[in-house]
Amino acid sequence: MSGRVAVTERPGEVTTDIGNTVVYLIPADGRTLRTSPSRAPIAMNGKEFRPHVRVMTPGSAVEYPNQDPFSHNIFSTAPGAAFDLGTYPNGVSRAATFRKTGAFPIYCNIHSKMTAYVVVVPTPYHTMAGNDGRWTIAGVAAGSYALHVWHERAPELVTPVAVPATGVDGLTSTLDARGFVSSAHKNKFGKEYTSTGKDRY
Ligand SMILES: [Cu+2]
Repeated sequence: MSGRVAVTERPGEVTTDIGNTVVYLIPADGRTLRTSPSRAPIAMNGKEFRPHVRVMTPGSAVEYPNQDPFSHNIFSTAPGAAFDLGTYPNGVSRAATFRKTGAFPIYCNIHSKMTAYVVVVPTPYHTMAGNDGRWTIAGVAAGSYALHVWHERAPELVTPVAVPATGVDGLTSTLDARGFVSSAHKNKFGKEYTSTGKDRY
């Protein structure tokens, strides 16, 4: 099945991050689909997490290779997914496993602007939109589902969708980011980041 997502922005604003959208299907009858854990990287490169968003299934691990010539300290304080990989330099990679479902923000304790999201979904039917907003999920069994569309700047969309044996295409979903307010997060100690001090780069 396939579709396309768009984002309604405030007047004058242009969507540049549609490729960070996660799309997934949950059976409408409440049954649990079998998933298998995976392992994938989110690199630290140029003081950014790349990719910015990853979708995974429970039990999956994300590795965080440091490709910058200085150290990072990756952590999350999200309930159900808290971890702290400590400070480590270029060439080192450490991993953290996600057991629970949810959308978990990942931060660096040194660089306050570094943000990533790991979206853990209980279904093998998941994907991310391309930079044109288009998405495809292959091999979906016929049935009734809830189509979830997640983006960090918009409330999650949940839409019922019936998938016939022949599949379904051309689904359109429009996220509403007009209410999004960017807010600063706390460091791993629950304190404000300092603009000087450790951030020497
Ligand atoms: Cu950092």
